[in-house]
Amino acid sequence: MSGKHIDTTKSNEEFWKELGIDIEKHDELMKVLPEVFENVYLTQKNRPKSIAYFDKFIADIHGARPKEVVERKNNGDKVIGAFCAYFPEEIVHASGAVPLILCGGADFPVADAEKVLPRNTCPLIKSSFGFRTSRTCPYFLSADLLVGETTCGGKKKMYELLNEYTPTYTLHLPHKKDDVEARKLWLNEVKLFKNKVEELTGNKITKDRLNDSIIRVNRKREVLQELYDTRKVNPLPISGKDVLLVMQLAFFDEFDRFVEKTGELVKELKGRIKRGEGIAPKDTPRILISGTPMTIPNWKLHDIIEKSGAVVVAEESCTGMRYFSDLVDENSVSTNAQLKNLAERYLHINCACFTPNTERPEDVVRLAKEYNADGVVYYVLQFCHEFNIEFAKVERALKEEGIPVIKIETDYSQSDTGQLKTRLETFIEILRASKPKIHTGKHLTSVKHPASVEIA
Ligand code: BJ8
Repeated sequence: MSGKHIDTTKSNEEFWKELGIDIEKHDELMKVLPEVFENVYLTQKNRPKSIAYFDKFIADIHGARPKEVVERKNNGDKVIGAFCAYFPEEIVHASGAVPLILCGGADFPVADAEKVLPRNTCPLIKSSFGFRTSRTCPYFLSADLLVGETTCGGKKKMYELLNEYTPTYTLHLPHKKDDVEARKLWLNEVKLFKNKVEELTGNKITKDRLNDSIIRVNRKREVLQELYDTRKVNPLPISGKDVLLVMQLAFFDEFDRFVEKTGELVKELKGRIKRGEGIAPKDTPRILISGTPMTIPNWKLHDIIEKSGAVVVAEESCTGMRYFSDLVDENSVSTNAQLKNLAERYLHINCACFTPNTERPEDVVRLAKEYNADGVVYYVLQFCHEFNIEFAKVERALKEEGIPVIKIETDYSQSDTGQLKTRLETFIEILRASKPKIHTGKHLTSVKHPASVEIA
């Protein structure tokens, strides 16, 4: 739709048609989503009231927000979509463009993608590609530019094909963090990206604009950290599923509104903590999920875990802590220094695409302790060799600390749900039976647990 004015006051259906959505396929997609959301989310009890904002967002995810994005385009702003936590969104904000993270988390477009991509490709790659080729995602169809990165082999090659549909620019991400030349290369890539964004938008990214943007993105990361901090408490004031939803919407929502609404949620959760109010009984087994990202509407693993008598207390993932853990220095004296600080901040993300990646196993152990997790569920999207192979090191590090771990390898389909449920229920039973064990967090003292805990 680049450059085309679209009337956003029309009904959703007319809006989608103008945007180039395949209405028939889109109807099929939209038939499934509300039912899944209802089953996963709305069956929970005692949810915080402030989560209603995020529920409402999801209920109209292809309507209200895409219209806002297109309204920005009508006013001359550009839309830049990406697929990775390495996407330096500060640069995009500073240019006045709208950044979006477009990784697919649905099984629906996979069949379309498999007409081109090999079946044995990671579902995240197939789903992302399929959303574009099947023309069922209004965000994809709003994008003026897509930004890929040289992380895993599957993504890298998929971006070449994606470029045949929407202009796709690929950031060259080195695979070694500690190498001086690799760091220089990455800094140069960040600078080239800034030039690319300036060229696309026609806006100069000045030091002041970039500083403002760094501060704002830092605020977003800080409020997410505050949200995660509330999960360190026992009993847990919010379900893992609800936090996952907030994280997923962090990549779509309007920036300042998201910070405000997440702040309101944090405030409410602090009240719950004061009153000792939880979404599950005190001492319910606590799980840290570590591994590949989970994008909308991939709620499968959290749903199974939280319907099997445990709670998810944190995610070591790019739809979790890897997204917000580090801030960018706000006191740079020049644009060059800003870009250097930005480049450095992004290199702290412990993606399994790096070699070596010693910080990640250390991080998983640290987080399991920090969030008082009783066990770790290591999550691998099928055919993701990077995270799958790295499990060996993460498992070793956890075992050395006596922290139980289970590896779950799955895709976006529901075909293995029963089997996963059985495995996870057994794992959770083992955690329950072996308390107290890992460390001496408050909740791990000798509390009697019911044979099964119903997570509302
Ligand atoms: S920084 S984790 S968002 S690359 S799961 S597509 S790696 S085969 S998503 Fe990721 Fe960036 Fe790394 Fe984070 Fe490939 Fe693996 Fe699929 Fe993956």
